[in-house]
Amino acid sequence: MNKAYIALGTNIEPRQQHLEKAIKLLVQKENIELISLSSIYETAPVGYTDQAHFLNMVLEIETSLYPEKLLDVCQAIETQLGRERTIRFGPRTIDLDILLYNDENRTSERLSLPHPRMGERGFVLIPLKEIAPNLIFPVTGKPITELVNDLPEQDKKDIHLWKKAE
Ligand code: A4P
Ligand code: MG
Repeated sequence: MNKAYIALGTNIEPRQQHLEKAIKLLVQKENIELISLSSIYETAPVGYTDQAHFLNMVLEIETSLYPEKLLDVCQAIETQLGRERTIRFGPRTIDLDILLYNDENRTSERLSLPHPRMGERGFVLIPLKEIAPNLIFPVTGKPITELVNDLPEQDKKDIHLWKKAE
């Protein structure tokens, strides 16, 4: 079985409902099993900053789907939840990114693994650390805890625990 980590992000209300619906649709697939989920964090927008705050979280799954097929599933859920692509990095009902898939380290036109910007993003690393602190980031060989320690203080202060995982 393959292990993957999926990042969820939303900044259009109802944000929590978008997260819940996306998780439900994902785990309904018979070839995806939810192993654990992080708390939900409220985070200041990164990249394109003139937009509402996000809710972000990370899921750990096991799946028999190969990466491109898993991406198809993620994109179908984005579409089902009314995702419209207008501004790159802009507002979204839901974004599902594959952060890691086993320890694959490769880039194709459709899919980069690990997700190309995850290594420096607090809104991804902080929820990921909660569920997989000792996981090794395949690009640098460093554990996730260390990547979080290396984040600038300025970035960390824009990330707040919003709803603790049960
Ligand atoms: N793609 C390549 N690799 C992957 C992967 N590992 N997982 C391709 C998912 N998709 C991957 O994504 C664009 C293309 O990336 C896809 O067609 C896929 O083939 P998209 O979801 O259509 O567009 P996007 O979300 O605008 O781009 P992307 O790359 O997902 O954006 P980011 O880098 O995730 O940034 N600030 C806060 N606080 N919280 C956020 O969640 N998110 C973004 C989006 C910006 N700022 C944010 C947040
Ligand atoms: Mg995306």
